[in-house]
Amino acid sequence: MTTNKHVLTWVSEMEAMVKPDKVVWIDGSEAQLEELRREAMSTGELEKLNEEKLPGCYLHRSVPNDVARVEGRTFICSRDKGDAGPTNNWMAPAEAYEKLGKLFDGAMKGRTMYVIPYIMGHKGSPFGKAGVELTDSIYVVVSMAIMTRVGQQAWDHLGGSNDFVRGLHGKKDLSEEDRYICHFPEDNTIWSINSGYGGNVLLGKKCFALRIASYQGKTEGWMAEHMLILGIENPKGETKYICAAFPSACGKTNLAMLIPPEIYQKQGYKVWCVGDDIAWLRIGEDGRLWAVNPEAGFFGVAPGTNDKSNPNALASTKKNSIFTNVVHNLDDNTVWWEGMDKTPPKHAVNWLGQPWDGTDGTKGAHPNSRFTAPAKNCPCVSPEFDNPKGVPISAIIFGGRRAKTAPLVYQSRDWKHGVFVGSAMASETTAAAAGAVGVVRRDPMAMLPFCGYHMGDYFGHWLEMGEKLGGKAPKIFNVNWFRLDDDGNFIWPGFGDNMRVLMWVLDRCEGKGGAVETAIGYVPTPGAIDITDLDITGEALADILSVDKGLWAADAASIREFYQGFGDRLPQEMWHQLEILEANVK
Ligand code: OXD
Ligand code: MN
Repeated sequence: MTTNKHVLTWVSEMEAMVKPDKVVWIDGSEAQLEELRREAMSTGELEKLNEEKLPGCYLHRSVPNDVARVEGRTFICSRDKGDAGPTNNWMAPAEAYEKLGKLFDGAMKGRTMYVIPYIMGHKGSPFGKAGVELTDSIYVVVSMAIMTRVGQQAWDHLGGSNDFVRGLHGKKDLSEEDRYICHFPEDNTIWSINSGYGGNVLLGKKCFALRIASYQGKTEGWMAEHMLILGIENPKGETKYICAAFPSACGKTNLAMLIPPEIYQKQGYKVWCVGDDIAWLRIGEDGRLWAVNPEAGFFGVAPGTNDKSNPNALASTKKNSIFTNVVHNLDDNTVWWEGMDKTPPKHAVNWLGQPWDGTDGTKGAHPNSRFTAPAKNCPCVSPEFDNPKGVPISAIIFGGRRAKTAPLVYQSRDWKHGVFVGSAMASETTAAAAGAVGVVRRDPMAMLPFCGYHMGDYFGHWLEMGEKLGGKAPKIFNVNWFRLDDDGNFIWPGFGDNMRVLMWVLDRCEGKGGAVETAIGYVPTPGAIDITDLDITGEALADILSVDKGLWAADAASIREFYQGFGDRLPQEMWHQLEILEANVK
């Protein structure tokens, strides 16, 4: 498979530590994957679903204590503690290798160790980066084969180079106390033990493509961001691309696969999805910012996905997908989750594997149950999805869930101000989560749990990228689909109608689109956002575009407090931007 001596040496070192009975090298072929699926079916790790209704689809359950990313057990193991920064857990590399080394010692006895070569990005592309994941989980192998480009192409991409991310994953005994997800950015290494949940164990995704890659990007002059990428094609066939970063539960996957409202469909507009979660961005030969989605699949939250909220996501799951922790409908051997439709199946098994018929008031699917689906299945997947050059980005959008403070949309004055807007990104907690309602949580650029180094330096890197891009930098915007009226109802319809806002964004990128300058940036003039066919009055639109200086003064005070946590590694420019806001809202 490979003669790369760096790979061979590392694999044998890891093998000596974890002591598997057998080592299997994954070649990415359908025949090998099919053999593994059959083996996983024989042990119950995977259950085959209805071949007519869901061809090539499988059901998987994780153990009940292992259903989400574990931020408290996730560490950045940089040599210098200061380099992990105040937003990450830190462990000294020597301590982490020793601690996890003991846990990994003999952890694969009686098991098979699979060697998965994969590329984040495309073969031969400057964006493409190789990784190798060692794992004792067939679920991980078959999921990585959906989420990344696996097999010989990865060895070909890597050649004899030492530039690959070394990922080691072991299920061990799934003990919660000894669960660790450790990243060693300076060693290109990730060790994950005692979990089987996707976000902790599909090491190409959050661990590599965000935490390790953000560090690589800082060192090598590019960016790894928690962003969707979408294209809007106009009736003349020209497509403009937008990246957007939102904290979780703010509709990133929905926006990435948006269905245009009828007024735009009739004119011939189309929306294309390049990616729903991660963007790698580089400055191209033309001096513009270009993006690729390094992934090959979607790892989406199932509950709430239906043929109204996101028909494209639903369609993506109809073949060759894996469902985790959803309801198993025994009547026709398919799957169900809350929010798919109003009628739970009568004869079913819940995510815990227990008989369930939807009548006892409990949820059948875990709220973080997932689908792992090939991006190629998506009806609106971009024709540029496989283009190794990526797509040129016109606009970057930040956003969050704010009941009153942030208007529906505003444009930053320039790149530096845009970096400030992204750094102050926030969401208010809703009644859906445990704890107080309305508490503001800052999540800069939606990277809080994913930045692999000091966040103050990360803002500095954003500022440097802006310097390099100069006049060719994308314009930066902020959106808030979630403004509430005095009765607590959403004012903006959201979903496909968010395209109306994206159209203003693109207009602004072309020097068009009416706007007024306010204390926080440029806000659309009334009439600049098309509300044809919408059940919303001009007054209501004006209301959600309004900027209340009192609320912003309170927000500025909370940003000041947040910034203090970054100490002297917060670039002076960020304080300067905050002072401008403070002066503007006085
Ligand atoms: C995800 C996340 O799973 O952001 O994409 O948590
Ligand atoms: Mn994400």
